[in-house]
Amino acid sequence: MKRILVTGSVGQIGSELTMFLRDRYGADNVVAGGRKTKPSEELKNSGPFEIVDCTDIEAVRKVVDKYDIGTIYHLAALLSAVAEGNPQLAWNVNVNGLINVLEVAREHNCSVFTPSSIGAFGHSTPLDNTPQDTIQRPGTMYGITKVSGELLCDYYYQKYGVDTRGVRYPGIISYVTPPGGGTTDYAVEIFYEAIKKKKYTCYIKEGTKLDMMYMPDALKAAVDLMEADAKNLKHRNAFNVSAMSFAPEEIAAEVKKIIPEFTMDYDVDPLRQGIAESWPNYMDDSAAREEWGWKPEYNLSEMSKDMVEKLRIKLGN
Ligand code: AKB
Repeated sequence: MKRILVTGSVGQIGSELTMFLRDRYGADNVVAGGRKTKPSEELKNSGPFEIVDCTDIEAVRKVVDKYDIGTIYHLAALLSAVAEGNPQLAWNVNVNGLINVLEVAREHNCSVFTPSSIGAFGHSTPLDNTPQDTIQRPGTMYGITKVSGELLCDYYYQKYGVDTRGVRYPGIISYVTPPGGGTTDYAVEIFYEAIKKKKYTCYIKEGTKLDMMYMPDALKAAVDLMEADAKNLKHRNAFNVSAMSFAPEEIAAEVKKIIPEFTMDYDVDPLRQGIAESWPNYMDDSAAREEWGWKPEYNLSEMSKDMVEKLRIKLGN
């Protein structure tokens, strides 16, 4: 089999996806691509690791040539809150990085998985039961890069026949690698703080519903879509996928069931609150269910139980 490259392999999703793919396809067949952040010993020692700056097309070409790569999971990207702090950098990494990957994929006949996000929607989108195909006028640089990415992936498929596929991820919750600078990060932080301090101050306002997903389902979504029979895919890119939708007080109530002393208060961050209010309350992911059998395994209560159990072990608590 041709090998797999994961860009952004040191990030929140990339670090777990790389290990998941190594388990599934053999460690030597999965090349972890990272840039600035130091990889964990596990990631570095369990298979090939290469420095790949996606904004440098030569660097991408070199690694794809060297390892005879057939599939690229392109996860290198800036998240929403960080992107608002440095919009030019966000454009460079999220859009120029992606077009470099797509160009190299076109030259080398690679398949490409690229995640979009709930961030690809905006205030003028229907925010309840957000349809698969709907208005996309995001007001954040992150959202603008994500819509551009969805269109670029469609373009490379339609014009050049590159096998591009992707999902719109909601907030991803995991206990392994913390997310870096997203709007939905509170849903991860709450567990660390609940275990360490029994209290959490939430930067998102009560009542603000957002789609979320536990990491095992996020990994399954990526691999199931990449393994799906192409003839069943009508959309290919930017599939809505969700597993649960909740507001801060609902996840707090769930944590409290497991850690009864837990309390939460609020200190709302206007930047992230503004972003959250422009994102769907919950998406309609029926296209993913129909076209490639998407079905999440974890709901809010199952995810919360597993997070607390795993984090207690990780934090030695
Ligand atoms: C973020 O909050 O920026 C990400 C996302 C939903 O794309 N987690």
